[in-house]
Amino acid sequence: MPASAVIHFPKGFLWGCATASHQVEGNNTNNNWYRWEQEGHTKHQSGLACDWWGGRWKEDMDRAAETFQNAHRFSVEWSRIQPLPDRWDESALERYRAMARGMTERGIAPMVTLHHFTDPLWLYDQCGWEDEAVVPLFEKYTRKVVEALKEYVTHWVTINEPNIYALSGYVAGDFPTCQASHKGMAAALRALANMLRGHAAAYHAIHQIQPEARVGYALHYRPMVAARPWFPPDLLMRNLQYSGINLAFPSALSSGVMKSPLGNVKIPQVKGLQDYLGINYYSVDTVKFDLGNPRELFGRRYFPEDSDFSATKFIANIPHGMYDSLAWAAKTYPNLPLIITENGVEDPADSLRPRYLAQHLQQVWRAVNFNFPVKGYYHWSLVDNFEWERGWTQRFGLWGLDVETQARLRRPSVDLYAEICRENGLSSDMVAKYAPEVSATMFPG
Ligand code: IFM
Repeated sequence: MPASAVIHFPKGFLWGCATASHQVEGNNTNNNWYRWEQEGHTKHQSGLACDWWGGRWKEDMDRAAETFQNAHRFSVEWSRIQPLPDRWDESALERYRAMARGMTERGIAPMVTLHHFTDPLWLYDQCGWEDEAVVPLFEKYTRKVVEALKEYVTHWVTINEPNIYALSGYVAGDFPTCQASHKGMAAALRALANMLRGHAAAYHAIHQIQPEARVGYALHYRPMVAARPWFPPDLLMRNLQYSGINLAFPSALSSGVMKSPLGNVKIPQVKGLQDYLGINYYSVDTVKFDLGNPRELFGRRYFPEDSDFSATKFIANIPHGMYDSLAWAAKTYPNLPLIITENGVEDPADSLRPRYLAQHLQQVWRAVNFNFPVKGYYHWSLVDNFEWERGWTQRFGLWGLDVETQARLRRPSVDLYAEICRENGLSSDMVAKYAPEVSATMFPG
């Protein structure tokens, strides 16, 4: 019998899961998503979510610690911390302190996201990120959070997936934006520009309070290929979509100019302000010219019919995209530490997740072997949680959740991920045990 092959990750690698306040806390009634749910724009309502605000974060952190995770990325909820423009809720901050402390006590290094899609209602009602007035407000809120959590937290994510926030809100209409009239690319770019300004302000504020902080943001990066590479309109659409979706934020960080298909915006103050890049990678899009889709500048993104699909076809399992994303990042920002701040798949039956996980981690390892400075991996997610406009229809958790009873269900992927975290590596034995269907392709020897 051949000996087990093991792929090792660098010493000190961060292994954890990622979550976000509105998706796990429950009873989050003072933000724009709550109102959006009440207005009937989502498949279901978040309700109690995973009841973290009620204290169930403790049992979930026990699960994470018992399965050898050494890091966790979670977000704090602006609307709880600053329920009104002139009111700070110290008890909410104290609860977040308890969470961060609880993680630390369990040997889990907390990473905190300051903005993960939700805005306080008072901010939303004054047009949120569309108006530059948000920048000093975000800075103030950031200062408050960092002062409260600095004892436990050094890794900060200012803003999660600014590109998805802008696209899903202003272009697709799936996320709440301030008024129906404020839709379209121009509004999306205004919001993005203000997020860049907010990131810059927060970056300086955090470093002022905590010089040793590591500050970045989480980019949802989607590699893209043209449906028919020989057909110039497809190529053109691929390039337009690729630059519009992927590059606006990163271009501003490298050059001080936010580049977009609709024009450039100078934001010189943001140039170079990141201590690492957070990458959320899920899948690769195929792009086609489509006259029927003017809203997205006549491009259509889809997955080929023969893809290895997730349960609702929201994600196609395309592992090499993980390597491609890291290679792009390493080339764009030489020597900048890279952290995979999200990667995962919706899969209630856990029939795809084990191979998705193993195959993606093999691609992370490929990147490590090219000496790309990858420092950690956060799986999305620890436990099934509220999946925005798609409600409870998509199950991303290592642990399942019974929304009615709050019971957790241990999926087989829990054990695979636990072995990976414990060994700081992935072996052919693990793959043979949990994802035998890809053993021969992953470890052909
Ligand atoms: O659940 C989301 C998360 O909030 C942001 N990144 C993608 C995840 C899965 O869709």
